[in-house]
Amino acid sequence: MKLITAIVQDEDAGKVVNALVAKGFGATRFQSHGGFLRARNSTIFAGVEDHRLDEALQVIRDNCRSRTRPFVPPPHAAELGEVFMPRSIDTQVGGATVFVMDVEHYEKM
Ligand code: 2BA
Repeated sequence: MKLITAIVQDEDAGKVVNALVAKGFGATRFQSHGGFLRARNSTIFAGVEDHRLDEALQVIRDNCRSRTRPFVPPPHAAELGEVFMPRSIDTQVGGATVFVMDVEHYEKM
């Protein structure tokens, strides 16, 4: 068995979970925040049988898309005390960031 951890944008998370569940996968969604943009995103856990891993990854691929988000860099120390003119930079986010781990033990009690 494998554990998929997929970090997806909030806008896509409902679609991903619904599509996984519709195909008979178990899934859990958490609210999370990215370390860089500090924006809300969603983390989805899905435990899948080895032979269905590719199918589950395809469901995630099919339901996530990449978007640009504005990022306003924090002021440099030299700018502190001066007038800070925030400049926004477009940052590409997603589709999904996916980790796949081997599951040593799985049990429902
Ligand atoms: P954030 O950390 O908020 O990052 C959002 C986007 O900002 C990233 O999109 C990337 O395009 C950019 N970015 C991140 N760190 C950067 C840096 N040091 N310099 C310049 N640009 C940077 P994605 O790569 O698609 O990541 C989307 C979200 O997935 C991340 O949100 C984070 O929550 C998660 N993530 C990405 N890589 C990860 C990793 N190696 N481990 C854990 N979580 C990760």
